[in-house]
Amino acid sequence: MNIGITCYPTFGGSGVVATELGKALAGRGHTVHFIAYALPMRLEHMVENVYFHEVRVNTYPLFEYPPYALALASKMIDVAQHEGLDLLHVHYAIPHATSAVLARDILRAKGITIPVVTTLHGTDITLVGKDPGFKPVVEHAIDTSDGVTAVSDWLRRETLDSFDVASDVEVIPNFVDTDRFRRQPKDHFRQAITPDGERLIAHVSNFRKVKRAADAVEVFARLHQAGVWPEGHPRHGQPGGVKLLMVGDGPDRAASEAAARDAGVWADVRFIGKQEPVEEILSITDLFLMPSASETFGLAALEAMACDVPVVSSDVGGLPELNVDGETGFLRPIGDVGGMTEAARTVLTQPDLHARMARAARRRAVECFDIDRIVPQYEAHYGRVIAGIEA
Ligand code: GMT
Repeated sequence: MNIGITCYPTFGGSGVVATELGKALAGRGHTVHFIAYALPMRLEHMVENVYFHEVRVNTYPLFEYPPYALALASKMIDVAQHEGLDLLHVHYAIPHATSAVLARDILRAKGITIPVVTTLHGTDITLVGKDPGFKPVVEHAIDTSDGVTAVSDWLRRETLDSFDVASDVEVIPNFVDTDRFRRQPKDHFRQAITPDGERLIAHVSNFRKVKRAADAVEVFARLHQAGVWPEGHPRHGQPGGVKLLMVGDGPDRAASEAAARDAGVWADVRFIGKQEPVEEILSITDLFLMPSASETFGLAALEAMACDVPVVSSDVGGLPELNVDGETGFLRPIGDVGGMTEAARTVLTQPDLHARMARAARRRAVECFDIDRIVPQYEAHYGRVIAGIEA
């Protein structure tokens, strides 16, 4: 198949999923054309059968808000016509689904048939999509897409509850390449960060408000204050014994840094910004914290699980479909910093439990969310959509 994929190319789960999907589809013999305003961030190396088409928006003094959605639709039309696309697959409804539906309708008037598949990821439904300033347009784009998928069962239900749409929404969960995301020996790196054998916690996010990054700092500060040095260690009973890596960047980074300074734990927290490859960081991590206020799936947690890292997360959205409470980690209510601290302490101070959860996390990633299980589900979805519009 010849597939056009549009996504947000910068850091963020939907862009990661779209890019990894495109690369995997290319590896399975399809041709993939990415259409976006910048090169998707995980498309760092040249991949056979993958092309990139940059969307440029003309600036004009009249445009206080450059009309990206229209420039994107025009580029989709251009690529569909000249590259002979079979299908357009857009990730994140706003504005991608609307641009794709517009492009499809314009192409239809020219006698070209090209179906649109929209994958819903998260705030395109839960937050931004429900905003009255967007809702009717999002509703229309979902309803008139030829195929709609959601990354968790929770998101599917949320979409059908919140929007007046007749379309079927198929759940195709997010995935991870468990060959790439696996625990690698990185002892020298680990030694540099935790020279005294401290336990290492990681939080990876785009530091938007919804991620509650300051809660991760607060959980860490409470653990640090009480101390998690193991029995028999000369510092057992003293504060410390744990370090925190804050990975990523975004609007709440400065506030999270301030929280670490205010809590007096700055020396044991490293804010390392956006990083690739993240699997190297996860390979030295003992525990992953995801205290989000909303999370339709939690791709960053899945990547950690694939690297043998148990997860303490909030009990919200699609996270229970990924992180099994008491098995791969723990789930606690949003904002329950005390509960998350206790859960983290339990995992970090009981080596047998930690090892069991680490194994269970990896197993769940491999058995339920491996790339080779999930990508064929997209291929099958494309096949049904194409057959549906040809019928
Ligand atoms: O909704 C967002 O915040 C944007 C989106 C993204 O592009 O980062 O994140 C969502 O999609 C990811 C990939 O499907 C999911 O793993 C995240 O859980 C989801 N984020 C939220 O729901 C907050």
